[in-house]
Amino acid sequence: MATGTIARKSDHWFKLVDVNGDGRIQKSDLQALGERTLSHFGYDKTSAKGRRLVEAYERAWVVMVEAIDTDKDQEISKEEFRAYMEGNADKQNADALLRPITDAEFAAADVDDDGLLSPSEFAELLRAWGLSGTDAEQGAANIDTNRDGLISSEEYFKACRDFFVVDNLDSRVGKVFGQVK
Ligand SMILES: [Ca+2]
Ligand SMILES: [Ca+2]
Ligand SMILES: [Ca+2]
Repeated sequence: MATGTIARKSDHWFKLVDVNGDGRIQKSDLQALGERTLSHFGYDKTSAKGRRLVEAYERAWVVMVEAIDTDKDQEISKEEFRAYMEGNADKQNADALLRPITDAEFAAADVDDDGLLSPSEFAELLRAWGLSGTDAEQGAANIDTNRDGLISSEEYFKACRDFFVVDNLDSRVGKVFGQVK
């Protein structure tokens, strides 16, 4: 059976989020993701941006267990994640899950606090997500659709959401987080 586009994107994302690489997403994976961004940009966990990011991931974990962890073992398996993404019935839920994270990650990457990221600042954020330099630069180029050289938090959030809901690997959003295999 051919693996569908959403399933492939879902597996690609899963691998980025499963920081300890044990094939399941735990609360500690989300904590590690947040900490990686903070150390990448040089913030302390107790700073305003640090606390915001830590809290965003804590809230996201609660939403994830509620919405995705069907067997309630406090771990999200690849199958549970795929089922959620393929069902994708509750778009509001996806928004509730993603928005706090993308906003807090964006704020951490917005070093000069002007509310916008340049493609090179955005590429740094993608590197913090664990992407290679080339993938990060390609992702940044793909997200800046009007080529005005600036990325807003709204554009970042929409790219993340579209990554899951747009059923097309050739679209630019399919490349924001590196080439999906
Ligand atoms: Ca894990
Ligand atoms: Ca589970
Ligand atoms: Ca900025």
